[in-house]
Amino acid sequence: MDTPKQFHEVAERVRNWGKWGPDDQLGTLNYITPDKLREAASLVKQGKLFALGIDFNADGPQSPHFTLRTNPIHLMTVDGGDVRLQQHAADPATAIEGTMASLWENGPMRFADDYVIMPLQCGTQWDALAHVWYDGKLYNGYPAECITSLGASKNSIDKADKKGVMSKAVLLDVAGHRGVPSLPSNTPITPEDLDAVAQAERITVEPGDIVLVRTGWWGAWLRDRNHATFGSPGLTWRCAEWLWRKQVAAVATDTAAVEVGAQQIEGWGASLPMHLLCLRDMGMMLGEFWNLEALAADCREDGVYEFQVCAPPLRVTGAVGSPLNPIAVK
Ligand code: UVW
Repeated sequence: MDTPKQFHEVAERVRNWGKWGPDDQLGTLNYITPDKLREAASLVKQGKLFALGIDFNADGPQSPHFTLRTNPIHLMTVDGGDVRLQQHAADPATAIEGTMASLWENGPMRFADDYVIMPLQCGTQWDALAHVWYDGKLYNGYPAECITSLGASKNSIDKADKKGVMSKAVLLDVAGHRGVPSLPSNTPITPEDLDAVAQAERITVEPGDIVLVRTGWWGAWLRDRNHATFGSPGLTWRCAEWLWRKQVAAVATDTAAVEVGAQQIEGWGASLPMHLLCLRDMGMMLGEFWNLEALAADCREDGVYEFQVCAPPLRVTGAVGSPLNPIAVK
């Protein structure tokens, strides 16, 4: 197993702090240039669209055993039954009943309203640069004290929205390359694996690309909902330097954590070393729970593994992540 010393040597090499100025909060999204956007648009040739978000509902992938995060809770605040409130218009029991009754009273319009209550990290998401840190510092050297009960005043997800997020993306279909529907739990994906898949797919990962890595885990979870969220296959922490060298803008996978579930650094228990390098040292956002199944099937069919991706986060002020429904277009 790798050691903390090896981790810190890599961290020194890949740290992008100051690269885009002392005030930067975009990190590797800075690699997405106007030329990159033009290149991404030029890949839209066939008029095919793939929505990469999972469903946000009570049947989501969060396990009842992981009490930190629940699945989304969707509540109706106004529904079709409220139409009866008209009968109370003359004598409402409460002020809200009066307001509602007057809204329904005249004219043909009826409406429904709802809420969603959810951890921002429970489904298809971007991890913002403020999501993880170590040694008291966030990306670009901001102190961890920037994150308070009021939110993150630095590196929050709303800062990322300045970049869209849109770019050229490439799909590295590791499960497809190995000819299996999904990789077994805890399968590590190494930098050499990423190179081999890219070569087989005849693609070159270039600066500013968003890299999507398919393990097949999401498809396996859809087939068997008892499939554990933890212990999933994923990238090893060594892939962080591979992504850094290629000057990738962001990376996303079809799993809960992007990186492999098994412990990777001696004595570090459940710490996620790739998260630490990508988010804190490199300033690279991680996308999790992206549904790559239909996209991958199409890529295998037409042999085209590069396309445009549009994946804007919600502008939730101070949030350390955002749910989203990324769109890939060929
Ligand atoms: C943690 O669980 C800390 O991270 P993520 O949700 O990105 O896997």
